[in-house]
Amino acid sequence: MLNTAVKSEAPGTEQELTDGFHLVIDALKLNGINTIYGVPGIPITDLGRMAQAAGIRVLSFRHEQNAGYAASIAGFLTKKPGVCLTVSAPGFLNGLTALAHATTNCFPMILISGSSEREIVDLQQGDYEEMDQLAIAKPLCKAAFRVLHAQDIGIGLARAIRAAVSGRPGGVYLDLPAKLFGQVMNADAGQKSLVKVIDAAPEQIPSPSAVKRALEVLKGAKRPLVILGKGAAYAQADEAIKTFIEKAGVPFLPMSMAKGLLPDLHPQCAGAARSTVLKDADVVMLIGARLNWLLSHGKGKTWGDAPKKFIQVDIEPKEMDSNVEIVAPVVGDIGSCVTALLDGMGANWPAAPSDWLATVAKKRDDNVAKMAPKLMSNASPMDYHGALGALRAIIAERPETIFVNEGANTLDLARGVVDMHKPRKRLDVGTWGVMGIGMGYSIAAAIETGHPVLAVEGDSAFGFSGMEVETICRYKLPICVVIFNNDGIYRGTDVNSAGDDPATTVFVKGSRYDKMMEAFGGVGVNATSPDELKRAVNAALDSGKPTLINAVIDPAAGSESGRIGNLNPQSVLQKKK
Ligand code: ADP
Ligand code: TZD
Ligand code: MG
Repeated sequence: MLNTAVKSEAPGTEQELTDGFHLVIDALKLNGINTIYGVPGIPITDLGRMAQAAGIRVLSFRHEQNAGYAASIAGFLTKKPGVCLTVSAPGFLNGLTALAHATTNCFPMILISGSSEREIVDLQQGDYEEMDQLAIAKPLCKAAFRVLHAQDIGIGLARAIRAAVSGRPGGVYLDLPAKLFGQVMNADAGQKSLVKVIDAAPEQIPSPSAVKRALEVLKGAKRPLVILGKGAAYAQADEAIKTFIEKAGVPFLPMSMAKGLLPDLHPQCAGAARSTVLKDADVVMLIGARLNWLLSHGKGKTWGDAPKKFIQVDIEPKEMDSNVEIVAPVVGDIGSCVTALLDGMGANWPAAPSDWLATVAKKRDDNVAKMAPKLMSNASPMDYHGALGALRAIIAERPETIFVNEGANTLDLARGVVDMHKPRKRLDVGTWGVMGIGMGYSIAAAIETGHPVLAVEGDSAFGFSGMEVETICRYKLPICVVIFNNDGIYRGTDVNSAGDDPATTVFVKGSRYDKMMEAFGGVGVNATSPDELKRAVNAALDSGKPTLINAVIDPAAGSESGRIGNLNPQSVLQKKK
């Protein structure tokens, strides 16, 4: 049903009319898109207003990049494209980073942007916020479309939805020039022009021979390993994946955002024995994980000298052999693939080699025991482990909480320390290791799931999206932000060797980020010990009130680039630190 129509005034020609604004809104609603993340302005202010009036939840942000990150993670959490709405040129460009991020991370998202007049843009006559947005978006997303006529809005949105969620999910750009919104057409014809997308992400069933090949390789393994990636978390095939891992009986290693797909405390979890399993496994099965830099491209020191065979389950055929040979590619959607693998295993699948399981379990338990005392530290100022020990206990008691995480040390150490217990509860910097996802992710996570959010942020990381604390307060979201405040990027101790300017990696010492939250009516707390931190986080999660806790971390506690300092290029002229 069209939500509004206007009457033509011309005598003798009365008919129900609709326009571009309403057709866009009706097309979104028809396809179950009930939330928009964006920033208003010319030419989309009224679109946002009318969408809100029509019952769509429109979340207004302070910067488009954060709205875009919100849309991207909404896509990951729901398997429906998250929608970000921006104004032309600068707003569009602000949203574009998030669109590229969605594409890189395989999250379905649609960036809808208003744009200037084609005629003026193409002649480069200097329109208000002139930019050839479609051309600029194209290389950064999976698909890009422009709609010029009101009667094409339905088809345009249908194409965008399909492109975003089918096959390997990704970002899609939809360009809507200002003139489109005011275009008028007959209401009936308008309604008929809308498309409800049927089976937007069709099942992709793997070929039986691929499944058989993969199972043969797995069966022949002496030291098998399954790596679960965020594609597996996205697929929402949680039960099938759990059953498969348990039936195969093999150790599994979750990538960061796949943590909790099976609980980190599951007896087969090899998270705390990562280096051992990567080095020593002879057969590695990747499920929804790419062999990119996060897995050292499947070769080199990390993977040891023992020869390895790789099995890969992925929806994208081109992913196979991207870095090393894949001896058993299984192309299809993860739900269908894992189900087919389970069927193929039959009733008499052999137990995994017990010596290998024992080796992995011992390594894991040793590493866990080694870390345990550090997590008990109640030192003040806090170090990372002391603070994270407190947060780990809270997540164990409140496993529904969504854990958003960014920073360098703050990210790498939290990933290792804080166990996840349920699927899709850990949201972080993803494939690019990008700073700035924090507040956008937190807002979308709260909106889309209704669960409380705990965002653990480096002080630098937080700065990229910090203004959205106002947004959190405005919508009264149950978000608790904890800032690991070590006075800077990696450490707060650098000094400039020449001149009076501060070193490039340090911030104002002793900053009180908690006051930012108070400025907008939220709760601010300064926490100087793990006990204080724990009390404050529990209070925030109990109350559901927007809260920001400034957790004072020893400025000397972190290391350069967290765990990936080895990626920094070195100058031959530079003295080794
Ligand atoms: P991680 O960073 O956790 O290792 P990646 O983002 O590198 O994960 O890999 C995710 C992979 O999952 C991508 O190659 C993508 O094609 C794949 N993928 C995403 N959704 C599905 C799905 N529903 N079925 C199969 N594969 C999927
Ligand atoms: N800009 C963007 C968009 N992404 C990035 N990853 C960086 C810059 C570089 N960078 C990192 O890779 S981590 C980081 C930056 C600026 C911040 C680390 O400091 P932090 O965390 O305060 O967030 P710790 O706990 O002090 O290490
Ligand atoms: Mg810091």
